[in-house]
Parts: sequence; structure tokens; C-alpha cells
Amino acid sequence: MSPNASARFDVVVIGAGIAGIYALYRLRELGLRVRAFEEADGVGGTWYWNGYPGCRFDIQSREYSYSFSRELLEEWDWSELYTAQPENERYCNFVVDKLDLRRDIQLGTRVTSLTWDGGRSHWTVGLADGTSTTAQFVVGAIGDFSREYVPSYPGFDDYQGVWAHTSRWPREGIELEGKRVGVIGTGSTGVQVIQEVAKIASQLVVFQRTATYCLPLRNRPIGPAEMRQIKDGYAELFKFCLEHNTLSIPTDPRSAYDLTKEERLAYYERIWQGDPPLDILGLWDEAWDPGPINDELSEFLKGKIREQVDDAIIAEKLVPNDHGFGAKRPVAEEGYYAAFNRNNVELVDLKADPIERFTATGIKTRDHESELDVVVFATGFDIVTGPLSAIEIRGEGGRTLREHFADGFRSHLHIMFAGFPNFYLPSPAVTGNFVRAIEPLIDWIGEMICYVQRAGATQIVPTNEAEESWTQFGLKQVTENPFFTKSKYVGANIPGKPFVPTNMVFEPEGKFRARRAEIAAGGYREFAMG
Ligand code: NA7
Repeated sequence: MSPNASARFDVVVIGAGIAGIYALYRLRELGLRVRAFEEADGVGGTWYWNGYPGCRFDIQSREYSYSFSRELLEEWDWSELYTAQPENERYCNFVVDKLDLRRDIQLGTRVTSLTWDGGRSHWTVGLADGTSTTAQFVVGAIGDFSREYVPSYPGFDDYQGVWAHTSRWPREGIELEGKRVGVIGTGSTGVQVIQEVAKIASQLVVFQRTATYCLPLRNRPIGPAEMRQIKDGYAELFKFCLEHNTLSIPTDPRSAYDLTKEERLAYYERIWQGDPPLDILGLWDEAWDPGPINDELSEFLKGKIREQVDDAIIAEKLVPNDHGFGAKRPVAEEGYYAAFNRNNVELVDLKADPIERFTATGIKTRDHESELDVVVFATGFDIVTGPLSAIEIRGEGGRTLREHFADGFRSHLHIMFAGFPNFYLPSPAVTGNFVRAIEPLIDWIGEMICYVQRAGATQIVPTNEAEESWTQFGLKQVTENPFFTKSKYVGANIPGKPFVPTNMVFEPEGKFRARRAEIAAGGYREFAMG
């Protein structure tokens, strides 16, 4: 029997995305009474909500396979190297059905509040329908990148057309065929939308603030023989990821200077042509840091952009001119640059011609007015504190998590918060939904819960000192690294938002895993149990 019989559940999991699905499975396997609540009417999280045209993986599909079940790995076939959102959502449903998880998931149920009851050592979990339940532990598998960011513009309320953010795409879809469409944002998402919508819209206006380095995705179907090979290679892939990082991309151990300039250029060309197993993410360190090699690679990629765009003036607008390759997350395209060779596609360079306001019929920039039936916001996310603030979370003494963040985000390991016992944010070292990072992190959380119960305790919380030291360490890393001070991965994309030192800032996944193992082996000394 659970040591805390006052709670209806041992654990409530919030969210049934990639992390929530695995948390429900793992914690249930540990013999805990678990219930998951999911706001959407289906499972999948990111792969449920991001139903915009063109949405697909830009990391190979096989990297998204859960590793823990031989049966799942055997039975699931990926149809393409980089599968599209409907198939990714189907995969999540397949896993949920196969593991019989659905009976413990309550769909269409938003968690609105969490209130800690110190006397009874449990959380009261408030739901949008006005009901509530209780749980000793809560795992907030809410996704770092789940709260959309829509910039505010004068006149936005006047706009009479249809608009949507890509990550809250209506399930019934939006009619885009033959319409005049505007897309704001040219990150990974914007590029995916633009290259698709260009094919069907009567007119597409792309509002670009910062040009991006895009490499060809080189997607293709996976046939049965290749899928067999992938299945046979899973064990090796998982081993590689555990030993290296979260992706099975081999990194080149050489220095860039071990090669001549001609050899390096030939190497970039092979990567560009998609010569496996070479991948831009595996390039030597010097390619990523500002300096002559980064300049050389950036120039190579700029040349590739110019080659693909017919109009030299448009090409120059699409060539990044204020940052080198790697200063932003690399983007994969399949027809993005070619879209700008079409007559129905127009590019507005917002740095030269900023948006002044929305009108009843579209968008007015300083020099242009565009009439638009639909405006698509591909403008990114209000990371971590965005989704956390959407729930009213009250910890010890009734203090809210929002109050806890009054002077900026603070956490211990980016997983727990001082003053908020038994509440976990399963955020791996790499933000996002990399399965390789999520599985071990949730395993670690499960071990901790069992440790508390075995010890006959009912609660565990990080000490103030541990939280302070982790937070300061993270902030130092952010402020000392020019990449992070501008990065969406610490929330720098939102004007005025204090930095959120995500685990990415601290250490690579392998080191972070080792740190967690050490904490567990040491009896969770950075935490207080009671
Ligand atoms: P990103 O990568 O944050 O991209 C957002 C895009 O929206 C980017 O091009 C921004 O330009 C642009 N943006 C943001 N605010 C504005 C305003 N106010 N005006 C014009 N343009 C704006 O989000 P994605 O959805 O593409 O990527 C999601 C990530 O989630 C993906 O990379 C994975 O890591 C997981 P900017 O570059 O800031 O000038």
C-alpha cells in the first residue's frame, strides 16, 4: 500500500505527449497508481497540436522510436526518413493502444491548478470542468515548447480575416487553397509552412525578420528492406546515443584544420548532397563557433542559397547577413528557396520594411499593404515559464510558482522547484521531445518517487541552497555565451522575458545523466525529505 493513502493517485501526469506517454507507462510499471490528464482530445502533444500544412520531423523518424519495448520497435514501420505530423501522431496512438495506456488517460481535460497540501502531503489537481482530484506526486509533462508566442501588433483586433498560430492549428484545418495567405516567421516551422502553402495559395506573402540557413531535408520513403535494417540497428543506435548524445549522428573527431580548404569545401558539398552518414550536425567543433571555419561554411551555404533563387535581389534578402551558421538552430527545407521563384510568392524583409499595423483586411508595413484572407503565425514559443504559468501552481505556504519566478526562472536541475514538493518538470538537457533524453529522465524521476516511498517518507523537495546554486550556475553560462544570450532556448526570443537557463545551457545530455545518477546514488542530498 502507498504510504500516502490520503491521495487518490500516487502520481498525476499532466500531458499525453511524448514525455507524458512514457511517464504514464513507466510509473505504472513501477506499481504506482497513475492518471494522466490531457487538454487535447487526442494524444501526441506537439504531434497532435502542430497540424499545420507541411509539419514533419526534421530529425530522422527512427530517432523518435521509444527504446524500451522490443515489441513496439518490431511492430512499427516508419514510412519515410522524416515522417509528417499525421504519421507521428499515429505513432503516439499506436504506442498508447499497444501499452493499454488509454484507460488511464483522461482526454479533453485541462489541468487549471495545483495546490499543495503540506499536512496531507498531496497535491489537489484542479480541472477545467470544476472538478478536482488528489495525487501525492505530479509530473508536469507539459512541454517546454507548448505555449505559442503571438507578437502583439497595433490594429490586430481590427483584422477580419482568419488567423492561427502553427502550434494551435485547428483540427478541422484552414482553407488555404486559392487564398491570399501571409506567414510571419521563417524558423523551422515557417519554412515548412511556406514551402507547402506556396503550392496552393493564390498569393503568399512571407514576412521575414531574420533570414535562415536552410539545408535540403532530402526526405524519401523507407521500403521494407530498409525498415528491417533500421529495426536490426536499433540496439546499436540506442547504445550510440547513450554513449554520445541524444542523436545517432556521428561527429567528426578531427579538427577542421586537419583538412585543406579544398577538402573542407568538398566535405561541405558531400553533406549538402546528403551523402550518408555525414550530417551537418556532426561537423567538427570549429564549424559552430565564430571564426574562420564558421565564416567559410556560412559562405558555402550562402552560395547555395544564391544558386537556388532566380531573382538576385530576392536571393540577397534570403541570405543571412547578421549571423553565421549555427547561431540559430539549423533549418531543413524541401522547396523553400524554390518557392520564391514562383509568381504567387512575395517576400517582405521586415528589417527594411517593418510591420506597422494590422488592418481590417490584412497587414500594413511601412512600404506595403497586403490584403490577406489568412495570416499564419510561425512566430515560435514562450518557453517553459509560458506553459508553467498557464497552471495556477501553489506550493508550500500558498506561494505560487509565478511568485517563485518573480525575479526570473529558478529551479533545481530544471526538474524541481524549492517550495514545491513532489512536483516534477521532466525537462531533459536538450529541450524538446528527444525520446533518448526523455526516457532516462523519467526513469530517474520514477526511481526518486520509489525511493521516497521506500524510505517511508511522503515528500521530497530541493533545498533552497541547491536551487540557488543551480540557478546561478545556469545564469552565468547564459550570460557568458553569446549564442545563448540571443537564443530561443533560453527565452531570448520574447521581448523583456528574463532568461530561462534551460538544461541545454548546463551540460550535454550524457553529463547531465551522470549528474543525476550521482545524486540518486548519494541519497538525494540536495533534497529534503519528510
Ligand atoms: P522559432 O525557431 O522560434 O522561429 C520563430 C520565427 O518567428 C523566427 O523566424 C522569428 O524571427 C520570427 N518572429 C518571432 N517574433 C517575430 C516578430 N515579432 N515579427 C516577425 N517575426 C518574428 O520557432 P519555430 O516554430 O520555427 O521552431 C520551433 C522549434 O521548436 C524548433 O526549432 C524545434 O527546436 C522545436 P527572428 O529569427 O527571431 O528574427
